[in-house]
Amino acid sequence: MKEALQNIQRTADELIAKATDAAAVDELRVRFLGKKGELTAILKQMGKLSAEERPVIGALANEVREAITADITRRTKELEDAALQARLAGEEIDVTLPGSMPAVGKRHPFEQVLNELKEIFLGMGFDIVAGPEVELDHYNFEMLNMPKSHPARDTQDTFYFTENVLLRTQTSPMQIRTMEKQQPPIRIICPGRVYRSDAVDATHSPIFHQCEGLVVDKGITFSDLKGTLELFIKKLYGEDTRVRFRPHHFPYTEPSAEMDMSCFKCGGKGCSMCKGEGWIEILGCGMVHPKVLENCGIDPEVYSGFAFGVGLERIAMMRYGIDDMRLLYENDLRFLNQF
Ligand code: 2NM
Repeated sequence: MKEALQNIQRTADELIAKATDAAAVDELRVRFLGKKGELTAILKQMGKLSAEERPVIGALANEVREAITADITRRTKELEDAALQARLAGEEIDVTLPGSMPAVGKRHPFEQVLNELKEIFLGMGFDIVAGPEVELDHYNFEMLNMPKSHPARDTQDTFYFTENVLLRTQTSPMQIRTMEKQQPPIRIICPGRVYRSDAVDATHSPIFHQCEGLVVDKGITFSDLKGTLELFIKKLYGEDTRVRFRPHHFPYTEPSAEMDMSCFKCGGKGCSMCKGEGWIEILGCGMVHPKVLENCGIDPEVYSGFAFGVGLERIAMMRYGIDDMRLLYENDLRFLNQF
């Protein structure tokens, strides 16, 4: 019996050491220590022993039980530790690896120019106003001194929904709406989308952007117009830029002018950019026509004002040396990432 017990211990020792998972260890516990296990089977035969042998074998049986129990506990712990280590190794993070940078977007070149322009005029005390792109004929033409017979109203140039509703061809209707609501002093710019029935090419698009400006107050003169617009262009293109004014005609201003700036590329000597002229046409402007002020309920005997309009696509294209307007609308990242 003593030998049988020692055998059990030895076998149990060996098998437990070889067990590779918790289930295998548990099977061995049942096999050796369970109710129908090998150790129990031996203990059941204790009755056959003599009175002297019984306590000796009994003590040995207890030692064997304790030894096997200790083996099982130790092996279980070993396996748990190994499993944990394996899991940790699998989840290891190398904090020294370089991070993956998320792609950071940036402003469209057009938006960059618009923001600069807004900053310049905000700095001169102007407010920025926005309004509807679907307008009434009344605001887009009638109030701007362009009666029904005016050639700018031709359906070849303007998108009409009905006889009286259209897509605005400039942002001046918003200046009219402002003058109607508010007595001077007025200092505003109206940037926004405008529409003309043009075919698409390198310098035309049926949808484009304009920024118009308006100043109305007592004693506003053409000098204020010149000073303001010269400062604007110098801030946008640099202090060395010179400007000149040429007489022009708009129905809503009198007198009217076009402003040129010295070529930003050659500085005025003449090059391919300015077609040898040294000057580049940049915006239209003038003193607000007394009739327009009157239409809006502003007394032209008391107040005067100047207004101007500038195409934003042209500014952006010259600013960044872009030779085809279509590139601004195509959203091709190879193009946009250059700015
Ligand atoms: C231009 C050129 C000249 C202009 C005039 C007005 C208003 F509402 F005051 F009459 N707004 N914008 C104006 C004047 C626009 O664009 C080339």
